[in-house]
Amino acid sequence: MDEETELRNYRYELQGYIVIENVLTPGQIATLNALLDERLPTLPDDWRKHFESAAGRPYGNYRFGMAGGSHGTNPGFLAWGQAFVDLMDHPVTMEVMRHQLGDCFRLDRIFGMRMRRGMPSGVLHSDYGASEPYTRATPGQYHPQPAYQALHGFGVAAFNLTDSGPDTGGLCCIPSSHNCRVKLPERIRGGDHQDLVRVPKAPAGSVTFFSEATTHGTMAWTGAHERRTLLYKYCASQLSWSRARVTPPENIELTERQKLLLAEPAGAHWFFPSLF
Ligand SMILES: O=C(O)CCC(=O)C(=O)O
Repeated sequence: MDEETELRNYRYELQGYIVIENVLTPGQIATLNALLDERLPTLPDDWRKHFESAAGRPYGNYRFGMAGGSHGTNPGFLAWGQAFVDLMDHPVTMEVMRHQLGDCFRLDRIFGMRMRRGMPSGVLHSDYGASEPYTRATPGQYHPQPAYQALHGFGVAAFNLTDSGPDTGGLCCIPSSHNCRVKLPERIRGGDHQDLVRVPKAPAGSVTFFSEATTHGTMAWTGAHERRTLLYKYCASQLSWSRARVTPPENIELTERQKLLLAEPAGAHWFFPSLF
């Protein structure tokens, strides 16, 4: 392993997230944005009303092209063009996910995020670990993770198609929280961040990788340009978050490896072959 990879793996393991810059070429960024320009409806001037009508749902209408997880069984934005399919098994993602998830993993869910100036913050959350909603951890007390619960088996590759970071808002997280055994205090979840939350600098073309056990969320958008991010969420092959699946798009032929990424959950190596 080269020194660069060694440092990257250490940083990811330590922080629960990393940003790798220059993963996409300028040509890929332009192609993906042009395809999104065709697909995404113009945000209405009264978009605030739409957020208000989504009261109680933490994400309002930031999301697009969703599939799997809480969004139903369909191909989502994979059906919008070859360029979206190509990112399913981008070599950098495959390396980072192999480090986190082993040789056998699945693409469990996908969605995109778009934000425009003035869009509000989302609620901090994590799907695994002491702070996930169904953990029954007692606030303020050490919560040993029961062996039957998934912890580090889910990881995300968030492709940034426009610049985001501390100056604009966008994806935020609490570094190292993926290994925290004390539940996220309600005061912090409610927005009193106590200097713990970071919005990583993530220029167009970068990928933000994070564990689903890392406490993360969306920071209000203050950028003059639109935020655009594509999230591909992977898990160890034997795991699944919901019964919904990302399905292959009808109009695009997948490679054998891409088909395997969309296969049903099954035990690593026993019933789910290596992707490598
Ligand atoms: O990209 C973001 O702003 C946050 C995404 C998110 O909340 C999630 O992955 O659950």
